[in-house]
Amino acid sequence: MTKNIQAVIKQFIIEGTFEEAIIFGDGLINTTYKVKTKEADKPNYLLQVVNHHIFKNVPELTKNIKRVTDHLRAKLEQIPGSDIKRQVLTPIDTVDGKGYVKDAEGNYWRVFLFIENARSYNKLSNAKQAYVGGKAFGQFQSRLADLPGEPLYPVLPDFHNTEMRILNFIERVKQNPVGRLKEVQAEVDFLMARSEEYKKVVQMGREGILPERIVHQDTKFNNVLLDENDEILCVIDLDTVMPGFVCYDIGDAIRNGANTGLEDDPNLENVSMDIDLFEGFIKGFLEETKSVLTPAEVDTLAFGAKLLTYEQAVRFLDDYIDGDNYYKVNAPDHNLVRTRAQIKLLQSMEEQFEQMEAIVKQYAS
Ligand code: ADP
Ligand code: GN1
Ligand code: MG
Repeated sequence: MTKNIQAVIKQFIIEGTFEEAIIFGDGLINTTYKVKTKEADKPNYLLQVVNHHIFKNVPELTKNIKRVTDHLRAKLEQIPGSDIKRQVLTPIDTVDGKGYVKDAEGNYWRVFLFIENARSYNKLSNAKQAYVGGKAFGQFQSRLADLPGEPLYPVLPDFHNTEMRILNFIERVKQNPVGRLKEVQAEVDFLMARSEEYKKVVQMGREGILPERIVHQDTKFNNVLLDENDEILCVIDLDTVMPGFVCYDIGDAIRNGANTGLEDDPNLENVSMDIDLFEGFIKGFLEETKSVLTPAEVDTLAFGAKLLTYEQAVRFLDDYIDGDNYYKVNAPDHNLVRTRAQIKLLQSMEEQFEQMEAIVKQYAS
């Protein structure tokens, strides 16, 4: 593998001499390496194999990321004291100018500057981190609001189209391709009982009640890098940045970050929504966005947390029933464990929904 990696790296315009590549991070989709260079005064790099079974058009994806990072960099250049190489991802170009390398096996590779001394947490430990996370994604969205040119390429069309996800799920249940349905009937019933409720946001979009904006769409807390003092450094993992609705970002950030347990916690007693972390996310996010959000958008923010949790449960269960073709799994029942944890989290949000709405109202006014 190292030989292959060295051959790939040579095709990027990097400084310094390749020393080693170490597998890095906890992403469920791409494969990531930290590439160290020998010289202390040369940068290190982050090398990724893009999952092209999911991201089918890597050339367009590469262009999206370049446009987004160029725009964010231009914004930072206007802010005195910005640390440009650490506050925005820097994609490294290839010798042929394409920005990615396709190897003989059909894998797509890309490289970014490695952001040094950054913290990336899978789990939050306090409400300040939630506030910083909410602020980071709010700021990301507001800085991209004036991205010039044509709309970003829809790399994953209908990514958060819950209505479509439900229809696909119903089809998957019908097909039962690997015979796992009998073990999960209770989970299927739980999700199907709520299917009408969670089509609402897509329907509001279709009716023109909600505007589309450029949003991140994969706002796990480990997709924001923090600095030594737990302040915002950089929003990363830009593959899914596309037009979508505001509630997707804050909703997914809360789904992932305000959970008292893990996304794949086998012990459901650990799993619930921490209302203080919820408040932190909402406070930070609204500080950055409330001046532009419409009342209809504000109305969807608390709902968005439930929506994205519901949708994630559908996605994990769909993958389980399908025989684990989408998410990386560490055990045959991993996707089922994840589904159950998302369902437990959703129940906890349902119980606290009135309070969640009151918090949104408080910070939106
Ligand atoms: P995935 O799509 O698989 O989640 P990410 O782009 O989020 O991949 O990268 C995986 C992890 O690698 C991140 O959670 C973060 O910890 C780390 N990471 C990503 N990009 C950088 C970077 N440029 N510098 C330092 N660390 C990074
Ligand atoms: C994936 O790539 P990563 O690990 O940040 C997924 C998200 C899910 C998340 C669940 C492109 O995110 O949508 O919410 O796993 N990304 C894609 O952990 O499907
Ligand atoms: Mg990630």
